[in-house]
Amino acid sequence: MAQIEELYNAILKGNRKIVQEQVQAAVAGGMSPQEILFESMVPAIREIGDRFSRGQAFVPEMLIGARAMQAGVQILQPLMDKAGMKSLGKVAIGTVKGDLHDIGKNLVAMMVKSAGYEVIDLGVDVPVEKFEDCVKNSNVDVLMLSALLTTTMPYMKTVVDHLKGQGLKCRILIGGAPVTQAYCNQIGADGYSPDANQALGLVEGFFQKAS
Ligand code: B1M
Repeated sequence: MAQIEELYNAILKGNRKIVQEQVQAAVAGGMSPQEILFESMVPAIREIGDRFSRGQAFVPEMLIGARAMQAGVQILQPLMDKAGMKSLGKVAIGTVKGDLHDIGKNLVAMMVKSAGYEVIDLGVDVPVEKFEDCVKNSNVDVLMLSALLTTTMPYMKTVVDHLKGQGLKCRILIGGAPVTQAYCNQIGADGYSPDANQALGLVEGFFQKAS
């Protein structure tokens, strides 16, 4: 579809206005928010990352691409919210300390929210104390940790060790580009998912077992 390609190119160029126009056109054309996100926008931001790896793009390109992507996500977010629906359970999510990447985290949060769960978004660069405070005081059943850097991924172990060491009962799920199932097993987290869809599956699986 032409819109999908134009949207893809607009993210590559970091053109927020065209991104917004193309997202609106795709919605008006009957595409679902998930199709728009995962068939066009996510591949585009990943392409910018691949160019960065090849030395063909630099941090400013990643930044303007991310801003353009966020401008489109803002239009899709309300379409995915299930307003007025009774919450199926409470989940918190955050990108771990030292890491400022939030696009993937936001998509995971949107998917989980769109399925009817209450999602507390703790933001980026989240220290273990903030995760602990949230689990203790907000009655959260599932905590989701995101990390995009190989240098911040080990902080997930810090969070798991600390929360499990305190005997806190909430499930800890992890994800993000460098994270793997093997790493999840290694640090004793309760689940890993490579993408937002499967993250929702993990959350649903947990609440089904719990009920
Ligand atoms: Co950064 N960056 N970045 N960056 N950046 C990466 C991650 C990188 C792979 C680029 C590359 O080298 N090709 C590389 C990391 C290399 C590594 O560690 N191995 C990198 C680097 C090096 C850096 C800096 C160090 C660059 C520098 O300053 N020299 C710096 C670090 C800053 C910091 O965090 N302290 C940096 C900065 C930035 C920007 C600020 C410019 C910007 C972020 C803006 C923002 O997020 N608001 C940025 C961007 C945009 C990227 C890339 C291009 C795109 C990230 C993204 O949004 N992907 C990225 C390259 C890439 O990803 N290929 C890159 C799309 C998103 C939908 O996918 O986040 O993987 P992702 O999320 C997926 C899954 O992973 C999963 O579901 C999501 C949706 O399906 N998932 C979960 C994510 N979290 C989950 C949690 C779960 C479950 C699933 O919980 C259960």
